[in-house]
Amino acid sequence: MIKACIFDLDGVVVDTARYHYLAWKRLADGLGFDFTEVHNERLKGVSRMASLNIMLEVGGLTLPDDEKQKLAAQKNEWYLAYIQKMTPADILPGVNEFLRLTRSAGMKIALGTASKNAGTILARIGLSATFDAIIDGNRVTNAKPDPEVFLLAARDLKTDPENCVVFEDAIAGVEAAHNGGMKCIGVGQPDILFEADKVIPGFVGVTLDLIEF
Ligand code: B16
Ligand code: MG
Repeated sequence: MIKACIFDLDGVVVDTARYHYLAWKRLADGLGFDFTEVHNERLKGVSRMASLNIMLEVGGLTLPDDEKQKLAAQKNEWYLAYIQKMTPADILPGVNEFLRLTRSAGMKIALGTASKNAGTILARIGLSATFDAIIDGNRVTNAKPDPEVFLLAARDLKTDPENCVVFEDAIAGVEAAHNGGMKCIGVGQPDILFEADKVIPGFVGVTLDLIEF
């Protein structure tokens, strides 16, 4: 029986993937190679440095660590400029309604994200005080598909992993949920998220029936 819901942030609660892409593309343009939206799929749910490594692999570049740190910082500066403009209107359709449903059913809710910028995003969209637990990229050592982020969320919520369901838009995130012994609802396209237990296109009209397994 599901007693807690754990939500990924980017791609589930808000659509920041677009801003990540614009910032990475700007970096790639400066380095002299093309970085497409298809390449960008590989970065979803992946930590900042791991994303940079994938991006450099796409461009066929090998760089020293200090140079990589500078590039990651530059990308983050551009990304931060994009997310400063976010408002509560950026919360994806149906998310607030579904969060209310889970609360009124007495469930616990957590955020489980790879992003180190989660605090800024939550403040911009007005959800800082909504979750019972927030686990972000500043609290985890091992990136998805390692289950650390979701196991920490379950621990904070004092709920067994088997009673948790994770909402994820990234393949690595679906794997992380399963690696942690949790159910996973994919948010996005079934052909990409086929490993998830169920897949929804988004939260509009979603009821608690969805999390009955
Ligand atoms: P930051 P999620 C992930 O967030 C994004 O999907 C991924 O594209 C990004 O690289 C990662 O956060 C790190 O973000 O640079 O802000 O620390 O999907 O796990 O909520
Ligand atoms: Mg995501």
